[in-house]
Amino acid sequence: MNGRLSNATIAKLPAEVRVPSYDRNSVTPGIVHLGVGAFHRAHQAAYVDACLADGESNWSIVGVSLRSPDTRDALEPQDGLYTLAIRDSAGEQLQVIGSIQSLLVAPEDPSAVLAALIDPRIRIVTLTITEKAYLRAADGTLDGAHPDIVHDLANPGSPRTAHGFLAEALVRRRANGTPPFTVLCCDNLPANGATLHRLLIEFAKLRDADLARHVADDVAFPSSMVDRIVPATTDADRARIADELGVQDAWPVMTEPFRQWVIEDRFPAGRPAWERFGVTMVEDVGPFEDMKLRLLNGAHSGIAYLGLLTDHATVDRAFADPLIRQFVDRLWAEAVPTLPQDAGLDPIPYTAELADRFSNTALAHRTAQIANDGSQKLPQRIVASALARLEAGLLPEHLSLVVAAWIAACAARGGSLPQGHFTDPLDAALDDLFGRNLPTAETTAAVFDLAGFANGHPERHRLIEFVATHLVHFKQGGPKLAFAALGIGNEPPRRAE
Ligand code: CS2
Repeated sequence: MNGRLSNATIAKLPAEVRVPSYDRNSVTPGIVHLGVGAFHRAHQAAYVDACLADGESNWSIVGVSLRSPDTRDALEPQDGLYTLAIRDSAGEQLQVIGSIQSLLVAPEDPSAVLAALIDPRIRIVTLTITEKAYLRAADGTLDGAHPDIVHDLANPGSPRTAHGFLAEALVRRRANGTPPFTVLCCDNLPANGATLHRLLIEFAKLRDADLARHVADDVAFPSSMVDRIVPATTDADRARIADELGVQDAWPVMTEPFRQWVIEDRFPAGRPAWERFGVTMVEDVGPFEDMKLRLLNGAHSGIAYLGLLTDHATVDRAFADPLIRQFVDRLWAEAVPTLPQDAGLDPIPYTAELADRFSNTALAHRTAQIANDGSQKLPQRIVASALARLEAGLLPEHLSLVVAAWIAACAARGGSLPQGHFTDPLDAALDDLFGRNLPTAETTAAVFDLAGFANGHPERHRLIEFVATHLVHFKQGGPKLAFAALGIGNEPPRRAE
């Protein structure tokens, strides 16, 4: 293999590999991205790459990792370049993305991250830091007792959290007379911009009231809905891509052809002309977000836990299982009536497209990957729709089964599933709870308390009853019995004609 993907080797790549058509040396940064993982590199960075190629040269990205140096270590020797492999049954198309101009690792050098954030050329800060990094307590408010929040309040000049970095950068920009950046949350949270805005105001209040007013009044937090399926890269992917490129790429990113980004158009400091590259700019992202979280992500979580419990390692295999497929169709039918009816979005073609996307065998999207952090994901994916149904006098039989499958899958680790097969911020508390062997209804209620599911909601108790019933079935006869209780898989045999 001849060397490494980089500015120097890019001209020698095979002709069918798309490469940046712009001069990477003449672009300047306009965006700091916090959480420069595979999803960002398959999604926002690809859209920004198209803008740079279109001549919008002042929007390149400074990529920041808030935790591990892995991405920087892989991409820095490659001048920030990496391959995006767009895969489906028709084959694989490779595109080298050039929009990430530099990479920083926050724990190594927090001042370098702050320096990037206060650079007047930076007008947008985007985030994909995963649900758990928003550090919400079970009631949804900022977890002010979290050690990293406590640390950041005591050490504002060397933060660890996104909250700490954003707040300190806004303080310094204001002192320097630099207008605030726009904060664009790209995580799968409900009302993600508004949620982050609220959390940052809470954080700022713990510093000083004036900063809280500044964050509340002067900083824009548009919400956005992001969508693209991005399985974790495997060593086999690395080897195949190196073969196709003729050079090594330490961290190519795998994805599907589909992509979607819907953004609320509130960018006082300016923005790239994303709409020219398929981004939908809207006034209110809410209906798009609900549809995506409840239909795509809700089904994903269902497929992940049921797939793990029935020994399916990938989404496409689990989805090809007729019982799981039937379950997902019914889950969608249950979730659809909870979506806003007047937003002009049609869930029927949307779920048909999801079915195609979940059937993409070229992705090998691992069920264990999606299973991570269920306590953080299920509230907006599943619990919200289940509660909406109960409020409307409808049953949440299939939605509640996903919550039960999550609890059953968590409890199966160290038994039928390998220890640590997937992880959750609540793992220690869950292990402790499972070890107490309480009656199922009590275990379920305790899980709801720990995870803050349906916190304070009048229908909480009824939802717990549904979940506990399914959980008893899981314990007594596994997914088969849980499905059978819903009439899935035990239809009477067809009569011979
Ligand atoms: C998945 C998402 O891992 C998960 O929890 O449901 O990452 C999903 O693939 C993306 O949201 C798709 O846009």
